[in-house]
Amino acid sequence: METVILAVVIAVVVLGAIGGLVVGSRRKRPLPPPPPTAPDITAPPAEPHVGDEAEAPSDESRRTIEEVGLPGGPAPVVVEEPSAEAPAIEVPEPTAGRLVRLRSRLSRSQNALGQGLLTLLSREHLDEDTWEEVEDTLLTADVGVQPTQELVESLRERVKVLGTRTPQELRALLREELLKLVGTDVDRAVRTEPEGRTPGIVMVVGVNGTGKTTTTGKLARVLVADGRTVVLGAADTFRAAAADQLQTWGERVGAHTVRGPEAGDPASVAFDAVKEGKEMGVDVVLIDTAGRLHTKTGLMDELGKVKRVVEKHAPVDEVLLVLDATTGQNGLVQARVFAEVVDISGIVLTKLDGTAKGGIVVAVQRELGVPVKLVGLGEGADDLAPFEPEAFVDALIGE
Ligand SMILES: Nc1nc2c(ncn2[C@@H]2O[C@H](COP(=O)(O)OP(=O)(O)OP(=O)(O)O)[C@@H](O)[C@H]2O)c(=O)[nH]1
Ligand SMILES: [Mg+2]
Repeated sequence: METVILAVVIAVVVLGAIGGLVVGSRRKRPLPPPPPTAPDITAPPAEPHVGDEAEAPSDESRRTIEEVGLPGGPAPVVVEEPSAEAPAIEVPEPTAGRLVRLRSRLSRSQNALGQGLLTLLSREHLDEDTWEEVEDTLLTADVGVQPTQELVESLRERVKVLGTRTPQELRALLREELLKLVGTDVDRAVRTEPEGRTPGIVMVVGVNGTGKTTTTGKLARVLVADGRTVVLGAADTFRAAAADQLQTWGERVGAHTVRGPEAGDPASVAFDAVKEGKEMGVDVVLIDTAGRLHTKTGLMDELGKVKRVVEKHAPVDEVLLVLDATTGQNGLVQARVFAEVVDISGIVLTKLDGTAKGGIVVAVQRELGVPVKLVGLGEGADDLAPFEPEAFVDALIGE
């Protein structure tokens, strides 16, 4: 009798292990689709086979070995294990109000630009020297020569009219003038919803290390947070690690990444990404490209080709130039060349958290006549914010 019970226990343990009843070691990751198995035409169709349960739908509740009752034993208690089956896909933070949430990251620019200007303007006597200091402050923050002159001229005029100045009045004045420079009547939406077709196509370009891949990944999260579906195209084929980096971002939000062979043709990867995006019926295809120096003609030509090849499918809806805000005026030179080659439609200013030169927002828009659409304010996955002039200026001049 004892041997019979022992045999039953062993049988249950073995079958349980084979059948996938033990879930403790299972990682919280979405499962890849099971490999196709050849149908066994000799067996009657309704008969279950050993191992069949291993392919049970992943949403079926599973039992641990402790919960399996032996014949005649107490009724099994089925414990719900929602966490064991939940996919590891992250839920990105909502995009609304991100700039407000991240405003403290602009503290360097705030101290250097906003507070600097407010302090100068609160002086009792606004003499020539003070105005020169105002000018220097703006120039140091990379606002650019022309915008600086405009702002100083306008401020001088308005301060004169104001007569006595309270801190509140000064703050309001400066806010208005800075907003005028940054521009409040521009459409800053990233264009991902072309009329009458899907997917929307976005290309991300820029020199080495500005934050293109990071931005592409963060943007995928933004889109997913807004309920859109995304395919990523790893058109940086210089290094396998570049495609891995992008794919990791994609996996975190359940977005598929299309990649090609290392050192392969980036244009064909970009083409395939849009093709797969179409076939999968996703909303947006985001194409990450390799960093390239604007001075290397061959590489710039290659970038132009990537865009032209993608446009065999449909026009590219958005070409985002990623600029590292800490490189200051040098970014403007890059911007000009990229704009010539691929017709930039929006700017992403990254690393604004690490610089006192927030004024570059003004300068770069002037230079290109293209709006800043997104700003990077940190290395965290949700540290990319839609650019909102009011929130930005408020952050610069503080409460
Ligand atoms: N502090 C800060 N770091 C950032 C930001 N955006 C990107 N980075 C960092 O910048 C570094 C380069 O980012 P990548 O996205 O790999 O840059 P890339 O342009 O794709 O680089 P290449 O493909 O080599 O040209 C990484 O360490 C990022 O974490 C940002 O907004 N703030
Ligand atoms: Mg990259």
